Amino acid sequence: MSVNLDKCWLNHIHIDHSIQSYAFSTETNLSKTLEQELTHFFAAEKVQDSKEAQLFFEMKPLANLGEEGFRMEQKENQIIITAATSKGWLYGFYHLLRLFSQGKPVVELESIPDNRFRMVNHWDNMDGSIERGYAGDSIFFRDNQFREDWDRVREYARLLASVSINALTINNVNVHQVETYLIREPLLSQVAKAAEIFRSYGIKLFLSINYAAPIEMGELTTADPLDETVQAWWQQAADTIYAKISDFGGFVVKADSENRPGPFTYGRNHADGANMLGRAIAPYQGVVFWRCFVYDNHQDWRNRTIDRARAAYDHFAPLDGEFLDNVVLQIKNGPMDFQVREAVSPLFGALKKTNQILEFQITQEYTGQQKHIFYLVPLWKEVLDFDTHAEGEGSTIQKVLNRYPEHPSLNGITAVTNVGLDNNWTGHKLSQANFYGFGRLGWDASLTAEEILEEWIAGTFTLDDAAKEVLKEIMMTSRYVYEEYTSPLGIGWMVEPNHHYGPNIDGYEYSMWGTYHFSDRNGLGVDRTVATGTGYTSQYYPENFEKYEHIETCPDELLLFFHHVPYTHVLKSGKTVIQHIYDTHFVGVEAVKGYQEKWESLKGQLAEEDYENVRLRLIEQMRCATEWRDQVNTYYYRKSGVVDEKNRIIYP
Ligand code: GCW
Repeated sequence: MSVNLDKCWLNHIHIDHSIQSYAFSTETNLSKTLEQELTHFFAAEKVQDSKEAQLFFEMKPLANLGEEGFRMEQKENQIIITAATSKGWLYGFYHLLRLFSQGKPVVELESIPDNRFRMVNHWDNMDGSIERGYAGDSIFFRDNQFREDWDRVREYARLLASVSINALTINNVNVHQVETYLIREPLLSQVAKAAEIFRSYGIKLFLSINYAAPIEMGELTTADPLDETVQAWWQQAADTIYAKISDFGGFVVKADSENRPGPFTYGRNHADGANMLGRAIAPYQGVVFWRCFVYDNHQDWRNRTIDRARAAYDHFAPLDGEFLDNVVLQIKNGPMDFQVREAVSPLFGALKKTNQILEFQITQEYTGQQKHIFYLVPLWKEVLDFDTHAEGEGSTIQKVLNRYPEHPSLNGITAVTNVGLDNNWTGHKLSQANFYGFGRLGWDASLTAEEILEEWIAGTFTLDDAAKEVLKEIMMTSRYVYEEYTSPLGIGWMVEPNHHYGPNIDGYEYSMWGTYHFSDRNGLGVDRTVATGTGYTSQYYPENFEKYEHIETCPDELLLFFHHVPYTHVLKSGKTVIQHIYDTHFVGVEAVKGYQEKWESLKGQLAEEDYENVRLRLIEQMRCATEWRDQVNTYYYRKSGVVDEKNRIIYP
């Protein structure tokens, strides 16, 4: 491979002492990609001269394995990977590498994915910039062209496949600039080239489209989904794409959202819009991912009855059952927007007759922008394990995804990816764990955040046991620490508008975006109750409704998401809200100081480049956390006039 990339979990394999050597049989017809992987693997110094153990691939259509699953076993010195397709083999082989890197023996197992779609979305713009990207420019585009660094694209495909991702979009959901549309020549041929590379790793390529493309391209005067000329236009567009890319995945659409065009302009609803596109690609087995991130972003801050959190449910729940079988609703994990802490979207469980895919954000937009350490997997686990009560107790989001609708089910999870041209892919070395973890969760939702972290650490670094523990502790606590020094108790926001980094407590308070905390001299928080607020709580099933509706039962960490309370309100922890705000901000900054010391203790066990990468970012994390602490504490001292019980420095 010609690209010189950072070592990551694919390139760093320790061989377990009990399995000394490998050979493989080519009796079966191995796909080219797998052959390349094996060549790569066997070229590694450690296994060159060995002839003892053998690796076999068997192709059998075992019913329970489906198209992507694999079976693995070891019989004496033979390791056998069985699958129905070469894609299953590939996943099996990557699993074997994971076992090796952890020094684990091969035990008999069968593995099938929990989700049909395991997808990433790029927010890459055609000029090469990435919306909310923190790891350099796009690996795909530059100056409104493809970069044509196909080796890099291939390495990326490999990275994705190694964690079982099977679909992606390569361009931003905000599709601007008609001359750079990918759905037609001259760029479509390049899309086909990318699709070919991804195909060889079992990954389907999708494109984000502009809903008003027929107008933007100057070919029609309307984008009304019920208009026959519009339907014919999209049919033609689909025919053109599929003539070039016969297994093209389909479209991802952001419509009627944040000033993007959509069916509302014509008095139509989202089912009309999505189904029109679905119909055009159905003959080719194409799929439309239609995003539910739809809300009024021209809200009047004076009007406290409008609640952005309500929007996705209000728009989409009434349309359940009206979408075609090849349309999938794409729902963000929370009702607001990827905050460090927010409630779980009540749309999960409400939709019973509609395909749905859960959208996470791997790129750390609101979570430290790959300058702060933030291991996201614990947050994602919380979402997947959230009990919706849609069908009684135990109706977790993962179960809901697997359960509805019964026929057909194009369920899955997707996420905004965090990679760019930086040499280590993710800018912050430790952010690789989020990319890795997303893929692993998509395949096996029962893995714990800690198990995933252990896998990633073993595949990425060579550390002694004590050092592993230090790193694990830093990463496993990172979400809480970030939460402590930023905005309190589930209220979110308070960030600098536009770029979303660093504190600006009132930055969004009098804006049109619907993201308020309503702090005054008496208290803070958003009243989303039925009794006295926006009624958002009614969107949950009764068990969750009851829990969130009442202050007594609402969990502390989401208190200000659901309720407006006085500063003197006593939390379940026994502290007042104001003292909680002060304390967590001091504690959070101290924890970051602790991270710096801990990280320094790892020097010598890490490659200098990795050590420095994180050390430098920790300096910035410390600076930024201190700024957050001092601004938030000062702000609330000034608003409330309540002094800190511990008499620490709060600027008057
Ligand atoms: O949170 C917002 C981001 C936008 C993004 C939007 C979305 C791509 O700040 O940058 O646009 O979400 O999800 O569509």
